[in-house]
Amino acid sequence: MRTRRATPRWSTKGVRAFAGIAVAATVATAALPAQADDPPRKVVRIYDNFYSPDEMKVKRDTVVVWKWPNDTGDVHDVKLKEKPKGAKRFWSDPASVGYKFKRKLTVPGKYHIICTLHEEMEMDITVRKRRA
Ligand SMILES: [Cu+2]
Repeated sequence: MRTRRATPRWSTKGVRAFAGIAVAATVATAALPAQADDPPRKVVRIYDNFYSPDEMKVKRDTVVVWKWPNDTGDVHDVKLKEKPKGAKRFWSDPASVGYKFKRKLTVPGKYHIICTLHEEMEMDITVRKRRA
């Protein structure tokens, strides 16, 4: 008797729980258009031995992504050598292939970036005051 009564109760709970998941899924889907507000991205490719582009101007809060080659390449890194006051320092790991490093640049000004393994390998980024 007890077991029989317990069974319908259990399944009712199960249905409610399922409904809850369905509601959560709907909310998550509705939140998707917010992605349009994601910060813009700029990609810098890493080659032997240079960054491409080696100079760029971006709006404030742009995410800069450095991408290493997928096939073959020498070891390179990305180190922030000179920065505007208040900007956080950054220095990537040394890598050769299939690596990615990204930083959101939130402070306007001039960023000078170097590869510590190749003296000639450097780049400049100017971050504008205007927000992206
Ligand atoms: Cu390098």
